[in-house]
Amino acid sequence: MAAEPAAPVFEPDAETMPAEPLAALQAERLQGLVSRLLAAGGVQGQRLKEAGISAGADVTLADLARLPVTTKRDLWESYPFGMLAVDRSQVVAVHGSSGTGGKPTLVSYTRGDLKLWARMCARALAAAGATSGSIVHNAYGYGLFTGGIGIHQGAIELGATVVPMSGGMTDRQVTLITDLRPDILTCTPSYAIRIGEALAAAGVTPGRGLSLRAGIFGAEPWTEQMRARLNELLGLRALDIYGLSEIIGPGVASECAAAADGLHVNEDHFLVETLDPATGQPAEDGTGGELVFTTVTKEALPLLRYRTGDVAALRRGSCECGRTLVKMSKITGRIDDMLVIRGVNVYPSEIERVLLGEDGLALDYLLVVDERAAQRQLIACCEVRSGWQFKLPLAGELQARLARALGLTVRVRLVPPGTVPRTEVGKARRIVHWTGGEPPLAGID
Ligand code: DLL
Repeated sequence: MAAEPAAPVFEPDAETMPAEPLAALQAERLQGLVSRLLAAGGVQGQRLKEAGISAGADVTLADLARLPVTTKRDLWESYPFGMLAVDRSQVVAVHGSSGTGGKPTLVSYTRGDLKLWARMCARALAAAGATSGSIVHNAYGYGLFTGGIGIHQGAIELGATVVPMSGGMTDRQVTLITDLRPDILTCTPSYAIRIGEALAAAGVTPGRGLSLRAGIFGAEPWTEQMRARLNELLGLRALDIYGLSEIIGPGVASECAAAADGLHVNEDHFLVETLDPATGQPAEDGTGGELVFTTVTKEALPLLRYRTGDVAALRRGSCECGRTLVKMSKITGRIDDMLVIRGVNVYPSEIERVLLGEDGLALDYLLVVDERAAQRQLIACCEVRSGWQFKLPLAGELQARLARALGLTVRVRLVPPGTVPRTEVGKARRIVHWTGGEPPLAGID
């Protein structure tokens, strides 16, 4: 899709700030954060003291890489309110994510944090081309999950009209998209597929009445191949938004419609580093590394050097939209979801890239890690697009393509449309481990 003219920037002073004043602002805010953590006396303050830091004024931006890190384990160990840097009475909301460890990762917000979060989401909406005249169809889940309420507050902050759909009840989503004619769709990329297919089934397609101009899709990984297919399916510009509850929720970083080639990190509030997963040392710009964020202005739950587990690469330089904020690539994987199959390291996103490059396949797929024998095997279960059965190359050809791209033998199983379980609410599950018993999907062996 052709580049769009740059839309107005929501906070131009901050988002287009030259490097030097930005660094000065970051340094001043980092010192403020260190002072607050020391005063709060929690685990982060304690670690700073152990590292020989007794005042905010002791640190410069260049010291950041030497300061102690924080992890999800710290949040779990202090669950639910142990890491607060303010009195509990100042907390006006909690959110969180279900995570993988059973207990949710719970995060707290002051009134000021909510205001900051709304501004960060308004930045993302404006970067996608939304204005006060926009209608935002928000199909992220509402509740403890940060997607729904985060985008909701951002749309209001921008002065747009928000339609608080939440996830699920796809028929109703179709009705309201048809009747209200929103220009912006916000939801997970997997749910965007669902909505797009339901719209098409109802006869509402890009050429015939579909009003959407941009989609702001995040909360789960997706590839450039998925972007191309979403653009086509929904007739919009599909843009990525990234965030995590621990840092604030959606709005940590987002793409602009002008370039759509990486996510501007709101680094005036969230300092970003990438660490080489092997050594824990800073990764070079342009090289993938674990994203680490420091929240320099958050009040209730400020985090110093929070290790996200998400892998991306940073890129500095100017952007055609005018923003000077550093860009991060799409998330290429998580440190902990790297699959090691017969000694080959592979991220699910690398497999998606190959699968979705094939026109005859639908957007839904499931990777089954077959662990029934000592030698793990990977089975890619791919849905065939309806109407394409006869134009498909053989599964064998896809297998060969995967082998060339990844140096790995992946068994490909083609399954009929509708076989892969759909996610209407929450995050798509793209990987299952098959340790024994019934196959996780009918028709595979
Ligand atoms: O998923 C916040 C969010 C909501 C972001 C809506 C974007 C849109 P959590 O539930 O805490 O927060 O999950 C955070 O989701 O560490 C990543 O692994 C993953 N994630 C979030 N956005 C993206 C993205 C929200 N754009 C975890 N691409 C993060 C890839 C993403 N992964």
